Amino acid sequence: MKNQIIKLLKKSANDFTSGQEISNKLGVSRTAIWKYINQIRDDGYEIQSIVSKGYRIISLPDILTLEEIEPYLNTNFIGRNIIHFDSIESTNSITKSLEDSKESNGSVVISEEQTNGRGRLGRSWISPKYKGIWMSIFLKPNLNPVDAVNLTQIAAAAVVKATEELGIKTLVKWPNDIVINNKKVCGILTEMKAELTRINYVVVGLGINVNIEESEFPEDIKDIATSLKIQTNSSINRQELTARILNNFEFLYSKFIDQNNIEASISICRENSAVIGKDVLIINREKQIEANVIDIDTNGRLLVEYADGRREHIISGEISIRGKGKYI
Ligand code: BTX
Repeated sequence: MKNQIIKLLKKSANDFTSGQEISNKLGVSRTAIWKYINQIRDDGYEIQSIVSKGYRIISLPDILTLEEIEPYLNTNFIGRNIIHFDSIESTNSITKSLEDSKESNGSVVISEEQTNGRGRLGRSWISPKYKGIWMSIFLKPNLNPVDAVNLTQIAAAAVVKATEELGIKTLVKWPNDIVINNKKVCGILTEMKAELTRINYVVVGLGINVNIEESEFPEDIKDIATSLKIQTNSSINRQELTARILNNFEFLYSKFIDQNNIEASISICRENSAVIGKDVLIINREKQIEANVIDIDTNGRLLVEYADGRREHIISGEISIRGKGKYI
């Protein structure tokens, strides 16, 4: 009901909409409307009310609800159901609970902040309030579990394309980071529940540092982390960027699922790679080995060459890549 009231008020833009009109159109009492208006105000909408005229919206909040993202969204099913939180531990964790709900494929969980955002291998992901996009996409793909790694590449390609549409060049640091000027602006955490040959569900979690200021990063990640705002010197519209990521994600995901085409995503990751041609350290648990990155192959694996000339195709798994002596 809140969303319907917001829609009605947005439609009349600067003009007032009377309580009676809202009541007639939505079939709820004027007292109920007044209560909803107060809740909408609590969500950050500034609403003017004049007894003889009704209500009108003065300003919209910078929040990532469906209502605010929808004007930019052109998807069929990804993000058409957005579950929005003000604050939550981790969007990936809560998204897993969608397993049993029927209409869940393509649902997106977004929180304005995460109090326990997660990275890979038990690492943490800092997610300050209103400063980034902390979201998880719930999917039930009919895929072999070994192919789930491709969903990370689809997400990475979607972020690169979405930022490109806003005039911001980003690069993919295989397998799961997006960087600008060698600093991390986005991380992707793909998790799944599967049986041997069948996926139950996949959660693709994306953390994008949008309007974080330099001083807001904790000391220990200052050297490796950055935000779109720091890199462009301007605030970015989070609602538009969220929608653009979801639009691109659906396009590339549908190509993969419906046409078995992963090349569309991989070629974006390849053409915008932060690691191809570089000497890097391949880190797998405690082991580190130097290698030169040759390419990303058609399955999305990293083709590297070791000092002894031996070549290997690496699947992402638990691998991390580091620049020699630096982050990348
Ligand atoms: P990762 O394991 O590759 O990176 C985690 C590491 O990145 C941390 O150990 C820290 O050094 C650094 N780091 C932490 N926070 C940030 C940040 N905001 N920006 C840059 N670097 C940072 C990457 O894991 C995957 C992260 C996915 C995050 C999303 S947010 C929505 C969803 N919910 C959730 O809990 N995780 C995902």
